[in-house]
Amino acid sequence: MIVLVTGASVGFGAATSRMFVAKGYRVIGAARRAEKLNALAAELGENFLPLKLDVSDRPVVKAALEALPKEWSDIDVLVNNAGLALGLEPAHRASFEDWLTMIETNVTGLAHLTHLLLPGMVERGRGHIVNVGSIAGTYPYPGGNVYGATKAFVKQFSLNLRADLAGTPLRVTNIEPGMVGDTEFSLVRFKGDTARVEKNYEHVRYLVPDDIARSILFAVEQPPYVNINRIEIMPIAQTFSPMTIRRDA
Ligand code: NDP
Ligand code: 8X3
Repeated sequence: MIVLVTGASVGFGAATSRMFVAKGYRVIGAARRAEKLNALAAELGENFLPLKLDVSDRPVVKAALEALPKEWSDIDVLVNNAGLALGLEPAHRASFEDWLTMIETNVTGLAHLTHLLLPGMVERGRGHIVNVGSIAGTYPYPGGNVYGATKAFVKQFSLNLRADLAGTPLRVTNIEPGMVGDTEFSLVRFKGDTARVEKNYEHVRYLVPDDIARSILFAVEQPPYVNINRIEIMPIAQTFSPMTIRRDA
């Protein structure tokens, strides 16, 4: 089975690539940083194929998929994991460039890869799209503005794909993690502010990338008649806030 994992250079994508290769799958790992992918290839051997691309660069993505060696081209599982949050400012102070980058990566990039690979999956009569959404797509929080909205897109897109694929054997799953540490997610969100990153994870028993990789593997390894629609997963340490009430008096 061939699995394409986007955002494979670090974080969930690297953990997922390792776990799937260990289970005997062949993994194409895509990301922008070739040196990280090459290091993973050196570690994982011939069942890992590094693929340097930026998911938001549509011509590059199309050409990279078309140029895959024949023995790697029939992708069975697409793990749409590449994504990012930029900033935690309220909407009226956020950078519009950051908003565009999130939309182009988390929404357009994910939709484009899906659009390119889905027809072949339908034609071959097998395939699984695993999207990496977030609890931010369900629960709003201050500063989540466009990031949360991109993940709400991912959730609804996943469910709508299921509706369109009725009558085919294809599967679609949305993985919706809460707080996960040991990745670059917060370093990217806080633009290299390591003190802020450390504070964010201080005294919290957060999830780790292997927890997410295991959830993805769980969804993929179900019997063929089972579709896991969504997996929402949080650390025990994380739960729901009360609604904010603004009191004027
Ligand atoms: P990381 O920042 O550690 O990893 C993100 C990965 O995405 C990297 O491999 C990065 O590689 C890749 N990536 C980012 N932008 C692009 C791009 N334009 N083209 C190709 N690859 C890209 O984050 P996580 O592993 O924590 O997050 C992975 C996914 O999980 C994201 O979609 C994130 O939104 C989601 N998520 C994360 C949570 C968390 O708490 N960590 C919780 C819920 C969801 P490179 O820079 O080499 O291109
Ligand atoms: C990442 C989780 O809560 O920081 O998607 O948005 S959160």
